[in-house]
Amino acid sequence: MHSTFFAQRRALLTALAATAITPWASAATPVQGYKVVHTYPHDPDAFTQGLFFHEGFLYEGTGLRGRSSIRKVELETGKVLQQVDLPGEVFGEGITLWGDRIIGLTWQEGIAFVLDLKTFKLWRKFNYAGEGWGLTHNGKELIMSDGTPELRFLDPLSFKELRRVKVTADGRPIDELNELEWVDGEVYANIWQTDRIARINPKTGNVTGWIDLTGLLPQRRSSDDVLNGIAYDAKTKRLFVTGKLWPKLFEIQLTKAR
Ligand code: DDQ
Ligand code: CA
Repeated sequence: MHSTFFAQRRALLTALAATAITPWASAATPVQGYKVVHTYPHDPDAFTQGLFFHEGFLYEGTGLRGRSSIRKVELETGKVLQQVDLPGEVFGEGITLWGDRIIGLTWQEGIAFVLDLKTFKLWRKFNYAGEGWGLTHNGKELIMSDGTPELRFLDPLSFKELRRVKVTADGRPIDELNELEWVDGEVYANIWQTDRIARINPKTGNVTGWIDLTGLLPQRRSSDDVLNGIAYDAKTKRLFVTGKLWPKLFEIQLTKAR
């Protein structure tokens, strides 16, 4: 009784605070909801920082120093089939696939790891300036977020920065773009510490729509276990989402904008 009351009150206060400070509150950008199509188990100890789908399997990058890893995961069971641990001093972030290489960023270390998709053996490393948050690709370039409103486009072979685009919604810059996914010509980005995904036009940086995932995982163990992790199976058009330390991973369908 008592705890329900506090949980409800906390939810209400959170909702009120969100209305007061979030940039989308009074915005014209359309907001979509979601429908859960499937629920799958997810390792509740995985601090999910990167996620993609490839040929029937999920690949997941996890964070926290000393607990960072890159894994191959069975969708249906959440079972980790293959795993490599990153060096203890790094904090793993976004991952993506380029050819038969997995590329993984780190948060504040400025190091990216390039692994062989099959063996998970380290192929090489490269460095970049600033922080590393999300990573995806558009078939031509890697696309990276770093906590600022800018998305960087990198050459997938030399890892040189080619250009940047500033992400805005209703004319205002949107930062904290976390895990990324290329979905049918758009960039989807989790906004850190929110239940929102931005749909970004990669040419202009304009947020063309928000996906509101409120209610997807109502019970959280702490404020760190936020929505993070978008994977898309382009062949079957399935969209998967999960979060840091979430016990579940969801296949969702988007509903019409309201
Ligand atoms: N980032 O995902 C926003 C890029 C980094 C988040 C790092 C959060 C660290 C929190 C540590 C909490 C320990 C459970
Ligand atoms: Ca992703």
